[in-house]
Amino acid sequence: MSKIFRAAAPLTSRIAPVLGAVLVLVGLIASSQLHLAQVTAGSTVTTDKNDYAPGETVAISGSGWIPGQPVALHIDESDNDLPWDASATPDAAGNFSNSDFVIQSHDIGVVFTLTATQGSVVATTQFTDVVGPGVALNGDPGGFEIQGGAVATAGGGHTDWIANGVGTTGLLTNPGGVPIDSTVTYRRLDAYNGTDDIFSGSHGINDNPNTYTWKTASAGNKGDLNNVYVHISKDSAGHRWVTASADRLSNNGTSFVDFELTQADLTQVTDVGCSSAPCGHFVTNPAGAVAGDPLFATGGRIVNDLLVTAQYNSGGALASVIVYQWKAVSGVYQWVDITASIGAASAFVATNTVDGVSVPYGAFGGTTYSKNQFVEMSIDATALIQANVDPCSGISVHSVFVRTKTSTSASSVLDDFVTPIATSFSAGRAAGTAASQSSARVAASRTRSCSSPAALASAGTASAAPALPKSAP
Ligand SMILES: [Ca+2]
Ligand SMILES: [Ca+2]
Ligand SMILES: [Ca+2]
Repeated sequence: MSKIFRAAAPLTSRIAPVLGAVLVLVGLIASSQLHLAQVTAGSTVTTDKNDYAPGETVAISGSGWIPGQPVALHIDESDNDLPWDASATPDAAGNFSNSDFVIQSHDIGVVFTLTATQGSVVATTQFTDVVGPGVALNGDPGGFEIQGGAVATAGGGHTDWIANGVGTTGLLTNPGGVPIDSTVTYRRLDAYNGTDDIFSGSHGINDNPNTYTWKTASAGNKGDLNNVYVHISKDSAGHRWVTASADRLSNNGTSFVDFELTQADLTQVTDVGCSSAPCGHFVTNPAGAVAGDPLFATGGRIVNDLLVTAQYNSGGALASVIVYQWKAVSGVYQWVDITASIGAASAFVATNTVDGVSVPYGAFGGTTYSKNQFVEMSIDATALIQANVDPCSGISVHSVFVRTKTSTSASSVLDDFVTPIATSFSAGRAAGTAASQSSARVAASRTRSCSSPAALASAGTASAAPALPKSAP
């Protein structure tokens, strides 16, 4: 059966997921032991691929199970969609197979955790839909390796944050962690476990960024950032890619790190008179703080800003990603989930699923990461714009704002942040100059395929931004 059928599951299968979730939690917490258990018991569950596209069937197979006794199959999804439950009976050789689970288009960006249970024997595996670990062909030599580590795989021939011998390319010095080309690679070091700049008060992602305030205090451990890196590149097709990494002090629990790409310049300002100094607020340029400011009517952001949220969990689990676009819904400007529009090989995300992953430039006072302490992602921003804005339009990004929060709920409170990173690059057909933006508008008015009201509106909004300054990388 497909997942759509599963969504109408009877009450009994809504109770089963609770038990299943507990099993998965146990499984995730004891993930490293599980591998041992799998070996010891010889019971395994696997899928025919690690990553699937919507419409594909997941071929599940198991081996090493007691013949004739049912094995419960349970799949949890990182987007909290209803779990899926089924059962398979091992043959005389202890093998089973199941091909009832079909990936849906709304599952793009989701991580699936499959648990097989027979009595006290539990085996787990994970797979993804479109967005997972891989090599992002972002224009860097050999592509950027999104494998959940800061150091390139020896002999892999790829780019990573840190090189690793012949054929690999690093964007940072080793061990200093300093960007080798500061025009396309940016670094922010953030204080941790104490005198840190964090959000003050209760700010949500949809709030006007001109209302955000900050103070000096300790961030929540699982949302406490230390290293943030952002890298801009262009692939052979001229698409602009954004590659970024972040980390966290504690790997206990699920964390969410936002990489917000803002078309307005976003600046952290220090004030006097606020509590827990140093403290202050944030401002955008163009201004958006009060009625009459250019950005006030659109909630302090420019329409079509992008937000990429990486979710990383605990216990050796894969990371997932959610992508949002800033737009009006019933007249209210907010982040709208556009993850389902991500195309194949257009986005990658990974966390480190094992302990002891090397971080030569240092993190939280050490030189290794515990599992699920580091996350990196790479995304084709041009493809996102083309899919969601208009083939004739685009955006010009001026700041990258990296911060953490405790959930994907719109009411989730923002926690730690690093000082917004000033940059300048365009994605989509928004060119790096006001002149070419206006020619995009002219084209929009002349070409039927580009003449939708949305296209004109977005092009007009883009032109409201100040003309673009620094040289685009
Ligand atoms: Ca990497
Ligand atoms: Ca901070
Ligand atoms: Ca921090």
